[in-house]
Amino acid sequence: MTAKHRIIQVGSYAGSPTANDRLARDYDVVELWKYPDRKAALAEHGKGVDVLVTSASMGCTAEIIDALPDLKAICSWGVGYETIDVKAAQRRGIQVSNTPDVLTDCVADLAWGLILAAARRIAYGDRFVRTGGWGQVHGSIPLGSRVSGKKLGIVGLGRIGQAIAKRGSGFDMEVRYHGRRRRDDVPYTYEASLRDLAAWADFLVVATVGGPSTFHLISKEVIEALGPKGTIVNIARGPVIDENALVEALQTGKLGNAALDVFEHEPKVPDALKANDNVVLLPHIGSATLETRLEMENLMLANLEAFLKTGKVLTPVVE
Ligand code: 8YV
Repeated sequence: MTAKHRIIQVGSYAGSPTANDRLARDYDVVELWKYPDRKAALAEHGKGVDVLVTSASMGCTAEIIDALPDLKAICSWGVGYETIDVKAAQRRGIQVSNTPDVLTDCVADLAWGLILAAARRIAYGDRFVRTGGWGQVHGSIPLGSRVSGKKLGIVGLGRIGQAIAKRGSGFDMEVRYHGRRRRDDVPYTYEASLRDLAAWADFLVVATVGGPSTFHLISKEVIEALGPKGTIVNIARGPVIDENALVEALQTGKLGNAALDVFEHEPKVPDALKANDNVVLLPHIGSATLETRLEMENLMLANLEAFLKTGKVLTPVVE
């Protein structure tokens, strides 16, 4: 029997149906998260290791990359990779793969869940029923707002942004978008100014990449342009929105509603957001369906196997 190929796994894939088991079955896995001293573990077990597996949330720092002199591929579970030091990897010729496409539909579906939950007060209504508010003498919840036929602004018209836009046509919505560049291949109006898009939109959905290029892109000015009747939805990355400005705008009525799957300092969520009934909160579950999480692990493992067989990952990140 040949020895299993040794790989490094940065953290446990707790949110994936069978990734941990499949990796442990087929590889000699160094489970990095189980070592109190990561540096010492890498020094002891990292020699000769050419593949590391991680995820969008676990990431891979330059410190880890530097500690693995033989590393040649980083295979990540998830589409975002702002937590992986891709530049440090590329300087060493290390390939980095992610899992695009397979999660697009589920993340777009969840964006729509958030739009509807905020506008139609679904989460609020659920709390109201559970806590016995329904049936009280004056027991009714404040009116929501109509979704069909309204204006949908999308920030970042990549794969996920386009899937969100497509669903908008089922709700008879006009769709406009803002991004780094105008696209010629879509039937939606481009807004060069994010502020103008926010001022126009009823619902502003954030679907950009994370990382330094989009940090606090949704500023106080953009939030206030969206205004007291506007709703912001974020299924991308928390730091894209200036969270302090968001909290203040919600508290002072300068913004109507927010529906958020991601936060600036996950898993910390400001108490002021928890206390606000115009806010819907989710624990970063955009891709969290059984089907999608399984496809994410399949693609992560396919990248790993392809690298070992051919020397090339299948879905390299494009920087
Ligand atoms: C994951 C994600 O749910 O793919 C991504 O970039 O954000 C999600 O699919 C997240 O990485 C959970 O850790």
